[in-house]
Amino acid sequence: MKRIVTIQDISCVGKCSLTVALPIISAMGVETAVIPTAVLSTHTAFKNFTFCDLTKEIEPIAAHWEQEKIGFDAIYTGYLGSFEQLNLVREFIQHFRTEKNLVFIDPVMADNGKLYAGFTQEFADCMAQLCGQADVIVPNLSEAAFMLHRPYLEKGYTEADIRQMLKDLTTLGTKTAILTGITLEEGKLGVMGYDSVSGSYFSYFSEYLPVSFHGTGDVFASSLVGALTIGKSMQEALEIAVDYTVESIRKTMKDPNANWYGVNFEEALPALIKRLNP
Ligand code: PXL
Repeated sequence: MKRIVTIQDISCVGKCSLTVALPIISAMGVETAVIPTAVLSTHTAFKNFTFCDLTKEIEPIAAHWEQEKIGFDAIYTGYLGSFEQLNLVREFIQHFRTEKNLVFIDPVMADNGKLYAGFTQEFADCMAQLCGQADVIVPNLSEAAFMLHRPYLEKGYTEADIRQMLKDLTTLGTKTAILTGITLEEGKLGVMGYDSVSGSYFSYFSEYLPVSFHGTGDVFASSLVGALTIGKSMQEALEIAVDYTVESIRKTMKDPNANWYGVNFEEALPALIKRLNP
């Protein structure tokens, strides 16, 4: 069985980060090891959340795994809360990367042109450096704008803008950059990517749904890294991850009791599992 390690916070309520990554990657048939970087009562879109930092656990956990010779088919990082965590994660990647495994970084920091609570431009610059260590990065347009020091365009982007941003993102050092939340045509929303090794662009679009929910980036990233780890091609993995994310949003829209803070990704899991095991 393949094994992923994911490094991000656990927001006890909120359907994001580890409470999304663990069930999704496990359901895809991949062992999911975790390093929880912090425990929060909820994600940071709630008011008055608690925050217990676990930075000091990262190095001892990594040292124990090294002693036990535990390795990973993919290293997947999400929300990281401090400069020190970025440094420790960089060291973790240097220790645990191999010629074969996949380093997948979701630079979770921003949405709708705004940094999440507690983040700064300086943090975005350090996250950009960490992205230089990756094989694949999956920023949304806001995160890419902060990492590249470009304005966030409320009115949208042309295909040429997106292609340029993707190329610029790979100059940070990552092999492949994937931008999420792209609209080039009315009624369609999707992702576009650039593979700097082959010099090729790729994309996948689905129906645009006129809603916005927390945690959809984590649902997309978790299902994408899961699909890549079980050996799907990049194009196939993108289609699986976009379709699964859209289905999670559709299930949420149909649920009269849906929560405001996350999507009903659980109800879309059976179809995802069926797709992977036809
Ligand atoms: O979904 C990304 C995310 C992860 N973790 C925490 C967050 C957020 C987004 O707001 O606050 C703690």
